[in-house]
Parts: sequence; structure tokens; C-alpha cells
Amino acid sequence: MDGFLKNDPISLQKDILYHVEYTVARSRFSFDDFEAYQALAHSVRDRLIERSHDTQLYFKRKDPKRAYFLSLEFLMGRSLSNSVINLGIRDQYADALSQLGFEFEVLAEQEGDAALGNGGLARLSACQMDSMATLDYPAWGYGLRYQYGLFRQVILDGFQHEQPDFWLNFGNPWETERVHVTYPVKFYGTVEEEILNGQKCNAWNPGEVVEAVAYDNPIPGYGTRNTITLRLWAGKPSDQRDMEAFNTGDYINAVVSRQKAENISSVLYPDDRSYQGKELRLKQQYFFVSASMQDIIRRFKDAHSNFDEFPEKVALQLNDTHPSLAIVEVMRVLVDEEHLDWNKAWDIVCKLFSFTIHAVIAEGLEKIPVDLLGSLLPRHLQIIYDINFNFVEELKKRIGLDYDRLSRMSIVEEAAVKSIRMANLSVVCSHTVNGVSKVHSELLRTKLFKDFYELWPEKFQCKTNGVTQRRWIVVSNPSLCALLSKWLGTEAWIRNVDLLTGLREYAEDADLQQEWMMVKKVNKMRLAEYIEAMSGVKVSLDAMFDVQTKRIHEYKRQLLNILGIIHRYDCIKNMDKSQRSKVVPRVCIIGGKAAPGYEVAKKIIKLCNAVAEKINNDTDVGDLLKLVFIPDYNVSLAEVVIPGADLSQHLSTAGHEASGTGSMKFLMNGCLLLATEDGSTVEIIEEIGGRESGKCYLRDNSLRICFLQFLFGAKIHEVPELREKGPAHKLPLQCARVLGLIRDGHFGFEDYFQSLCDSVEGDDFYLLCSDFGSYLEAQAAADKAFADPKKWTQMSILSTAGSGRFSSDRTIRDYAEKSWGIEPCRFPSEF
Ligand code: 26V
Repeated sequence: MDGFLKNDPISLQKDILYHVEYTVARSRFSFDDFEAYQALAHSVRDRLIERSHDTQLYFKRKDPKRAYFLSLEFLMGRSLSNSVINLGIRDQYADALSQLGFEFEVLAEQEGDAALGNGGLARLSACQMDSMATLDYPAWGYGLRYQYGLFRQVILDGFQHEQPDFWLNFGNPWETERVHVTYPVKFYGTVEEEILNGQKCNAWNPGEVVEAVAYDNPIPGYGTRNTITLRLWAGKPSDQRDMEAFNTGDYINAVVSRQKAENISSVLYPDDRSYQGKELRLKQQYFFVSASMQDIIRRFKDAHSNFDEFPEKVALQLNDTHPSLAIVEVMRVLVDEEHLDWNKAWDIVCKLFSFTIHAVIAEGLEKIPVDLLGSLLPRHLQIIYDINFNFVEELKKRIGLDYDRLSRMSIVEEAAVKSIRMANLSVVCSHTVNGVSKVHSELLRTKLFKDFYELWPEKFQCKTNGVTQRRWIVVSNPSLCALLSKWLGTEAWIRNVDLLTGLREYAEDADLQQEWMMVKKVNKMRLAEYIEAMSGVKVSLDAMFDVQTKRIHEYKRQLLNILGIIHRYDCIKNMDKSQRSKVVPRVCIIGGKAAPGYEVAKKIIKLCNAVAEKINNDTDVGDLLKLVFIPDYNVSLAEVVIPGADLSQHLSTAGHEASGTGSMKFLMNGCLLLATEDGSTVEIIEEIGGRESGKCYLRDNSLRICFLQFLFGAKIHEVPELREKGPAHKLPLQCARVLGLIRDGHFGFEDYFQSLCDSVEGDDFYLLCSDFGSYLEAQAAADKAFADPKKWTQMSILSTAGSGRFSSDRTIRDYAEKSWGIEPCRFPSEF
């Protein structure tokens, strides 16, 4: 049976007005844009709830093996457009609204972002949820409902300031609080041995209990009725503890403790560089893991009584090590609460987990000090020691008494601060270990987890990341979406992205090229309007829009981009009139947040703003060069920026970017990439042609020299040697001149910027110096290519045409088939 709700414009109008009157509690005769958005969102939510009920009941009936995606971070962005598009009722809503005097797009702009994550890893989780729903997989997402998501970035006088993200202040129409889905989560206390039915067992007497309450967020699939759930946990005080405090007469403290419990899920940690052994962060991890495991085990027990079947019904996906306490928690529940024999429990645990790692360097791997873990989770520490003991004993049998290797592989690190290596724990206990691109997976096998790879080669897999074309084309670039469907003669590419390759045969078609250019222009106009409204800077639509947007990190080398821009500026300043007439005009756009404690990254932001100030006010330069820093870059801004870009930059020092997913979004939107051969760009080159690639879909041979990307810089294997050689001999003249300009105060704040210059002229760890020359060459090649609009457009078409491999649909199918062992379970309906 289909749902109760009808989707014709009249029914939709009635629903919206109903929600204006009774949910938003405004008069249906007088409400503003925000209130209209709220009512609209509630009307969409009704439809999502209906579908999610149908999906859950269907899953319950079929009882397939389910996958649970555990992640501390989800960068969902906005939900409205994505939901109505996936439900297939966007146009009906637009009609309904226009009859009420509202414009859909205007209302969509009222929504704030759900920014419960930092960067790549978190947006990847969101893309993957969309693919799991669309491909009808019986899957759940689990995470934390932070009260404050990623901080808002405000730029004052060119400096980054952080402000809290009060995203829940105006309510969140997408979530449903499940007051009856709550679980107690225990912390601290002691462990005592007890005898139960003649058996020795361990009893954990906690010192604190916090209640986890579920908030469900529906994730609709596209072209299917299936709507899966992202369940996020929030902390609330446990009744149990309050009662005790109340009984002892400590009423005030009992009430104050309410606040303390909510603290657990109050704020997202905004630093994605290193683990600082903070107790609150560990508490968040366990809180989320414990609630999720209780929920998953309860669902299993509803239909099954024998834990032998657990791995046949449950697949658990660890998104990096952040949720890896889940391994220990399942062991604890099976042994201490379900009273399974240790070996039996261990057999079960080893069949459950698949682990994906997003880090590249050993320093990026999470370690938890034993003292901290032992005080917060005393029983878990014991279990980890036991797992490690068994593992090391087994290892000795396999490799003998190679103590160096044994200590490298041990889960426990015996260093100045004794710690638990969460990555080693995850590798030992998971049946698959995934890298996020080919080069990253190779790096895991040969460097980061070499010892483990030699022991268990079969565990290691590659699951190259992908992004969802629903969000990154259909939602964010409706003009391109329409154009693609028209030329491919079908909308089927939205579910089957491989069909995009069909565009290749029209890449030289003059009509397509014309329409393609128009689409790009419309998107550039939208971006230009945003830039002017935000910064007052007017940009020319004829200029090449050159974008680098991502978190600010030294390894991502935004500094290289800025040095290149200063070089370009300097060149223009030194040209005569006739030379200037030949310059290809550029609008350089940089955006991204620096972790609040990351001083170098904050300096880079200030430098960018200082250089922008100088260039944008220089009348000699005019439209030939503009530089814009976009503050508070987030998912919804990305939806404006990416479709409007001609060129996008991915400049990581080779070997430092595990994958990179931004490049895939730009590629889908027909942008050309200027990139190092790192992470996923290596595969993008393989797929759509480039330097040294056999594949090249350009039929005009003279174009072979143009390629589809502009690649530059040291390759991964060259990096160690270049670092060894040091920078002194390789400081190119142009680089020295640019650094000189900064040091001499051309952009002000010279004292503040000295250390940035020192880092390049000093040890140059990130190889800005050595890559500078080839970076400028790649930039020159991009200028040359842009000067020929037909060729550029052809390359742009081929970029979109070749982007299918980088859809998260492919990634998720890979996970389902090779890691999770699950199959689609589609609700039987004409959605
Ligand atoms: C680390 C930490 C450490 C301290 C506590 C907070 C926190 C939060 C997140 C992280 C890990 C960030 C890792 C990350 O985002 N990696 C990126 O993952 C992308 C998806 O696989 C990949 O494309 C990027 O190359 C990789 O940098």
C-alpha cells in the first residue's frame, strides 16, 4: 500500500498551510519566509516518516543482514532540496508554493547546515548514507547529535575567529526525538570478580550513568521508497542517578547533574590533526558506541536468540578508529552480560567489523593513554589487555621472538605515556581493513600496516572514495542536471552514473558545447553574485574562476596557491599595456576553516586576506586578477562554489592526501583540475586521461598536450629524497622574489608572516620550493587552455563524462559486496 499522503500541488498546499497553522503556530494568512520554510520542511518530513516506517517494517519482515555505519562525524548540510528531489516531488512542491506566493529556492535558503563534522571524512559519511539509501541497502548510520556543530568562521580584519554554531536554536524539523529509545551508558567505577552460577565473572560497578536518547534523521533514497535512518545520540541525565541524589537530599546537585550529562554530546571537536587524550572526547566516543551497540543488539535479539547468528545478521563499519571501542564493547557485552565463553565471543567479534582508515601518517593514528582509559572504562582496559595478550601469544607462534616487530604490532604502546593504539586494535579485530584510494591502500600495506599486511594480506582492501551525484549535480547544479538528462536522453544516470560516459560521443558537438558554456555561465553568475554580496568585490564572468576550497592544512598547501597568486600579481604589475592585453583574467577563490589551535593555518588565512586586500584595490590590475577568501566554507556554500568553478586546485604534497573527495565534486561539475599526483587524483588521471596516461578521450591529437588535468609537482616516491636534499639549492628565483615581497611588507603584517616564509626557506617540509617551478608551468598551461573556449569546453564535458567512477554508489556497492556481505532489500512499490 502506498502512503496516506498525496503529492499533487493542491494536497501539498493544504499540508503546508496546515503546518503553518498548527506546527509553526502562525496564522495561515500571515507568515514569513522562515515560517514558510518550517512548514514546508514539516510537510516533507511527514512524507519521509511514512516512507521510513514502511522501510523499517519491510526490513523487519525480511530480516536481511544489516550494515551499521558507525561514525563520530556526519556533514549532512541542508536537507530540504535533497529530500524533495530524492522523493521525486520537487516540482510539485515548487508549484504548490508558487500558488501560495513563495519561491522554493528562496525558502530552501532559509535552512541552516547540519555541520556535525570537520571535513573529508564527515562529508564522505553523508555521501555514503545517500548511496546506501538509494541502492536499497538495509543499513543504518549511527552518530552523535552535537548541540554545537563545527564552529562558524568569522573573518575580522583578515583573521579567523570562531563562533559557536547554534544550529538547533530554531528547532530541527528533520529529526524525531525517540523518547522511548534510551539506553544507560556507564562510566568510571571499579571492576570486581564475582561468582555467578559457579562461574567466575567480572562485574563493573560504574561511578556515573548517563542516559543516551535517540534522534532519528530520515535518509531518503532516490528513485526508491526506501528511506533509511541516521540515528544520532544525545546525552540526558539518568533517572537512576537523579533518584539516588534525590534520596540523599541533594536536590540541587541532582538538577545540576542534568547539565553535566548533556555536556557529553554538546560540542564537536574541531581539530582534525591530532588526538590530545582529552577525557571528554573519549567519553563521547564510548557514549556513542555503547548506545549504538545496545540498540543493535536489542534489534538482533528481537528476532534471534543465538549469538552464533549475530555475524550473519550484522555488519559493523568503523569509520576510522573513532568508534573502535565498539569492538571492546561487544566483547564485554558477550562475555560479561551474555555470559558467552571468551573464545566463542572472540570468534563472533572477529566476523563483525570492517575498518576504514582515513589517515596517511603514523602520527595521525589515534592513541589513548592507558591511565585515561583505565579510569573512565576500567573493564574495557582489562579486555583490551586480554585481547592483546592472546594476540601477542599467537603472533609469537607465527613470527617467533622478533621483539621489535612484536612491540610495533602490539595494541599496547609501552612509551613514556603508555597508550592503547586504536588502529592496531581495529586491524587485529576487523576482518577487512580498507584504504580510501589505490595509493592510500598501497601505503597502508607497505608502510603504516606493513607488519599486519605480511601477517594477514587477505584483510587489506581498497575502497576508493566517491561522492553522491544526487547532492553534487542534481541538487547543487540543476541546469547541468537538465542538460545531462537532455543529451543522454534519460534521467537514469542519477541512479546509474556510469551512463555519463555516453556524453563522450558529443564532446565535440557544437550545440552541446554552446549549451554547456551557458550552464557554466549561469553558475558563475550565481557565484559572482554571492561574492559581491559577501565581500563587495565585483568579478568578471569572462575570467577563469579558479577555486581551492577545503580545510586549511599545511600539507594541502593553500600557501603554494597564495605564493602563485602573488607571483601572478607581480608579473602583471611589471607588464606593459600590450603584454597585459594578453593575460588570461582570473578570479582566485580560496575557502576553508583552520582548526582553532592551528596557528600556521590561521596565518595562511590572514596572508590570503592581506594579499586579497592589496590586489583587489590595485587599479593597475583591474579584472586581470582578483582574490577572494570565502568565509565559513561549508556544505551549502560548496553547492554554490563548485558548480561555478572553471578550475579547481588540489595541491597536497604527494603522499599526504589519503584520497580527497572535493576533486570528485568539481570533476562531476565539469571543472578541470590542477593537481599533484596524490590520493584519488592518481585514479582520476587513470580514468579520464592526463600526463603519461594511455587513456585520452580527446580525438583531436593536437589536444593531447592539453590533457584533461594540469598536473605538477613531485610524485609520491620522489618526496623522501627531495626532503633529504633540503631546500637551499632549489629555491627558485620566482619563489625567492615572492617571499621577499611578503617579508618586505608589501601586504602588511610582515612580522606576523615571517615564520610562514621561514618554513618555506627553511626545511621546506611540504616542498613548496621544489614544486614551485612546475606549479607555475601547470598554471601557465591552464591559462593557455582557457584561452581556447572550445577546447576548454570539450575538456570540461569529458571531465563530467569520466566522473562516474567517483560516485559513492560504486564505493558503497563495493563495501556491500566485499566487506559487509549484505544485499539490497527494496520496498516493493512504485515509490
Ligand atoms: C581526526 C581527529 C583527531 C582529533 C579529534 C577530532 C578528529 C576528527 C577527525 C579526524 C580525522 C580526519 C580525517 C579525515 O577527514 N581524513 C580525510 O578523509 C577523507 C575521506 O576519506 C579523505 O578524502 C581525505 O584525504 C582525508 O584527509
